[in-house]
Amino acid sequence: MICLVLTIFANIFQTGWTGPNERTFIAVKPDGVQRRLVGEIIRRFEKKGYKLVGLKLLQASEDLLREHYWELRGKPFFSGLIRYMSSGPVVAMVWQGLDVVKMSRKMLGETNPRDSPPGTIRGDYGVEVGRNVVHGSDSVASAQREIALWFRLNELHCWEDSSSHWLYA
Ligand code: DAT
Ligand code: MG
Repeated sequence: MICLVLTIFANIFQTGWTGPNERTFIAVKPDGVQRRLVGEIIRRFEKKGYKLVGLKLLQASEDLLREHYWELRGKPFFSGLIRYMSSGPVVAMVWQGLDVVKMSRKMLGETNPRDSPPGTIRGDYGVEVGRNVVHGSDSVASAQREIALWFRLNELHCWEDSSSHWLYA
């Protein structure tokens, strides 16, 4: 019940998730889906100890992607980015846990796979910035905006995590 109220509150006011309840938006991009990296990416987030609260496969519309990447609208690569991101299905996810926004960015690596160390997703599986396999929100505020953009309320699930006592003291 508390989880449901928080979810509604967070989606309407784009605030509300903190501490172990912090949430982020992660998406396996069309190249990641084509290259069969969905399982590997989910495996990393699961093993780390984060909780999956939303998951779906969809082919995103250009309108959704233009809104998602609104801040980059003036960049020369913007139209190519929208074309690439709408070229095939993506796997959209919401993951929850302590510091999940910041830690996910570390797990992803740098924007350009060339600058991403081995051990990170982009460092292990990508070569070029224009095909960097995975998206992750860059701040708590963007995470809340992106979750509200990509997911309906009834697609975010509240469930009791039986391992939480082994993850949080
Ligand atoms: P990130 O995805 O690491 O948050 P971003 O928000 O700056 O990076 O850019 C969004 C995406 O746009 C990025 O994942 C890949 C693409 N992109 C960024 N810089 C680019 C560039 N110089 N050339 C081509 N694509 C680029
Ligand atoms: Mg970004």
